[in-house]
Amino acid sequence: MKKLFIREEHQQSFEEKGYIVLPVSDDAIISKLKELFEQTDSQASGHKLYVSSRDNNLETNQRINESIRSLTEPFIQKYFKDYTLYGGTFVAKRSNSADEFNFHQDYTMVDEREHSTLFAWIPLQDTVPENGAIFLIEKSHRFFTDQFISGSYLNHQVTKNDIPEKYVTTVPLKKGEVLFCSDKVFHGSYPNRSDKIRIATIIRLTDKDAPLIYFHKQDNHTVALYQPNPTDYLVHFRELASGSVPPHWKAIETRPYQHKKVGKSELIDALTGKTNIWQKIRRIFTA
Ligand SMILES: O=C(O)CCC(=O)C(=O)O
Repeated sequence: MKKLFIREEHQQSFEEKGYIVLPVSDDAIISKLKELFEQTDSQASGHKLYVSSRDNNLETNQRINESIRSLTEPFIQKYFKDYTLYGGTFVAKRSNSADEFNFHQDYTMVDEREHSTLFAWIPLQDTVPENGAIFLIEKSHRFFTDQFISGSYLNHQVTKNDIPEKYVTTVPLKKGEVLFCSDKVFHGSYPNRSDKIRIATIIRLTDKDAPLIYFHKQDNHTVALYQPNPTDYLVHFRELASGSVPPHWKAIETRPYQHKKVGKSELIDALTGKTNIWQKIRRIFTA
């Protein structure tokens, strides 16, 4: 795993728990992100969960993406070295919504055997459980590390209530704090039961030389690897989410792979240290 953080204690804490919270230390950045949100939020989709990269046209998405990237770069530079920053998207939970974001892992974005990536979740107001704070399972980035997540490898979502409370960590954040989190950490968010919108900005970092890789199911025993450019994720968002890849994409490689569905029982087994005989045998052969 390539190190992304400048400071060893940040890197260690991130590797240990799968996430770290750090300050942005410049209120102006948050205010400018809020302005950008207000200029671009068309409210047209009617979704209670607004995802700017899903709910806008490409031109607006590119503007949002590029502006978020340049607004966030100054504080990213303070914490990270030798990285590539991918600008971002807004995720907003409109007021009085009962929708919880279930536990999930994010798409696998790089070849994790050689490269590193993480996402940053930047709230534009204080976030607490009542208005849609993030919850997560600490150290869960260490489970199922040989698994890929993508539109074709369904990320079987587990609800917060499925997992015993002692394993669930709520991450309330003050405006001006950022959650840096591994894609592999199981995370979700509370419903926004407040009467105000809850807005967050999400950006992504990889190590400098990491190509973006998309892992797509070719058949039950084979994964195909594609190398999209960042704009592909904006253009083909829906297609990828529905489990297809654009017809003009060409696979750069295929590998033997069998996907394991991770649901409530697999996750609880991992948390309680139970493994079945097949998992044990597999570990012996992949060690
Ligand atoms: O912003 C949220 O409520 C959750 C976002 C999230 O978990 C994601 O986009 O993967």
